[in-house]
Amino acid sequence: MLKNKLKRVVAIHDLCGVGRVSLNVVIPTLSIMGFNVCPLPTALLSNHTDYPEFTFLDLTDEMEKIIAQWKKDNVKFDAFYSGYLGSPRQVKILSNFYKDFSSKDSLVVVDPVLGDNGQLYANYNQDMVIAMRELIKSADVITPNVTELELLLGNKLPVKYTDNDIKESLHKLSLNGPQIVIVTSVPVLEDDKKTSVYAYNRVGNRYWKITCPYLPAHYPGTGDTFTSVLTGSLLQGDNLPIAMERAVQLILQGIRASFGYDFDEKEGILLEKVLKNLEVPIQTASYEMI
Ligand code: PXL
Repeated sequence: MLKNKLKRVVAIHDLCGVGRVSLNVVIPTLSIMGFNVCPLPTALLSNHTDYPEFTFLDLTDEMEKIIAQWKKDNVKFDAFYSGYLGSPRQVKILSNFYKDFSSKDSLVVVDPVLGDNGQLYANYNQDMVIAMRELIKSADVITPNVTELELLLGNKLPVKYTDNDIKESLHKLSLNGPQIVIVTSVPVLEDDKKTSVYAYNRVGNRYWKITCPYLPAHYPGTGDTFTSVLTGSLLQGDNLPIAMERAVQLILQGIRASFGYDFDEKEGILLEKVLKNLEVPIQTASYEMI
């Protein structure tokens, strides 16, 4: 038997016609990193929900059929990565899917997509928050942004939060199940030109932080690209701080490559211009253990 076949990652995200979010970024990113990506689409949209109007086809029923077929065919996956879900019922389906298909050697990454900038995404309500609190129990790695961290915990960070407040929040979420908790886009209070990413790994009981420049633009889908690079890097065998570093650097490169072009930010970063950088080892790292 051929032992060195490519690892297979099932990507549970929506598909948007316009806008570089979800499967539109997950598939190319993980493919260029050398993985076979198998989409399990959660919904089909004309464009993502940050646009004033969009079409939306919920694929919950189809997901059950696809999973049943894969079960019949005895399909195996090395990793599971879920993001934007189309309905709370999909959470139940995914919990069963993970139970049936994952093993002690597989990696389950849940990006608990709920909202951003203090607000739930259009189409979502509190039912999705409650469902997401359940789903993260099945995960090895979760990657909320600050808004999602607060929604999952059910309380806000203090107005003047410290590293210790963030560390406590990460630790609390990890008690629910995930071994690794990463929070992205944390504003640096004393310097509005900077933003941080924090992580906690329960194995080894270590906390990490990377601080990078905050660029004043809002491109949807950067969270999906971040988690795709992080997942690919962990699957390639990198340790947690290096995986975070690679993800942070690619997002920064993507934003810098997009600045200055006259196009609608809603389309997302010009990912196609920077994807190849993932084939080159990173040259510098700025992570700290805190
Ligand atoms: O990147 C998050 C995301 C994914 N999928 C859809 C979205 C969004 C954020 O707006 O609308 C459909």
